Amino acid sequence: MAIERTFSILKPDATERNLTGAINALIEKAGLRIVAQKRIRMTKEQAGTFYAVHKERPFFGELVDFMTSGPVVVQVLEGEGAILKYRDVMGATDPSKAAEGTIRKAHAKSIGENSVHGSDAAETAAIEIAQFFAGNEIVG
Ligand code: 3AN
Repeated sequence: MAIERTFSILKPDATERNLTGAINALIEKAGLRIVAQKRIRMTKEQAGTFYAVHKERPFFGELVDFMTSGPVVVQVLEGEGAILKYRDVMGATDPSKAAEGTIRKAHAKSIGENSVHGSDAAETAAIEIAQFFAGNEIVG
């Protein structure tokens, strides 16, 4: 399988509970390499752009409010089949349905406050990475 890059966010519910290191440990244990990382406070505009595909969904306003409610850690993860691998490590969107050993099973509070984001495909990964990182900030 090819080496890929995926985009990850440790969401405000995770930073609020001081879980950056605990989640990074699960990421690294899965064989993914954190090749870029920064802690930021997203603006409403950034969050709206990031979640534009969900604009028509009933939870869009709530999602933007949540993502701007505290610091987040944005990351680029690299590894073999990184996109699918990270989706596996994250677990299901709804933590009550997430498998044992996944980040969301261990840490997510609810379907909205679910601790992590990971890109769902190569095309979205490239767009999401470019929204938050310049090429020279990613060191593989
Ligand atoms: P995933 O993050 O697993 O890819 P998506 O893309 O379906 O899930 O949803 C994006 C984000 O929108 C989720 N991580 C979650 O924070 C939020 N979300 C999804 N469904 C709901 C919902 N029914 N109620 C509130 N927030 C939701």
